[in-house]
Amino acid sequence: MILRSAALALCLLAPAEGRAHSELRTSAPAQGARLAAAPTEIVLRFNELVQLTALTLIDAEGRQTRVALPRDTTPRAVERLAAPPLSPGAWRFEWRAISADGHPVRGTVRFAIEGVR
Ligand SMILES: [Cu+2]
Repeated sequence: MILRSAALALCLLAPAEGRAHSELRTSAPAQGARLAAAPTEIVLRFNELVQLTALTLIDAEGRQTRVALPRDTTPRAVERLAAPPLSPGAWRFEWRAISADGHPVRGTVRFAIEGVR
């Protein structure tokens, strides 16, 4: 038990050393993307199997829309989710997942939709 706690503490303090946490490799929309039209889906590609626990879309005014996750919570390296209708403007999505080593990881991807207003 003490050994497990020590290993956990080490991993939290130095995730870059030894066994690193899972990370997002690419996404669609991609970080910094400027889209001509609203995306119909959001795709996340991780470096290993993770369990996605939340995906939230946030507009320029800070209004949040939670995206429905699959009922099947089996860890996956690629998640493909239907996007709700999004109006033109600046957006970001925040994702949360359980890393392959069991620890929570999270990140933010910013993009813009350059539609006709
Ligand atoms: Cu960890």
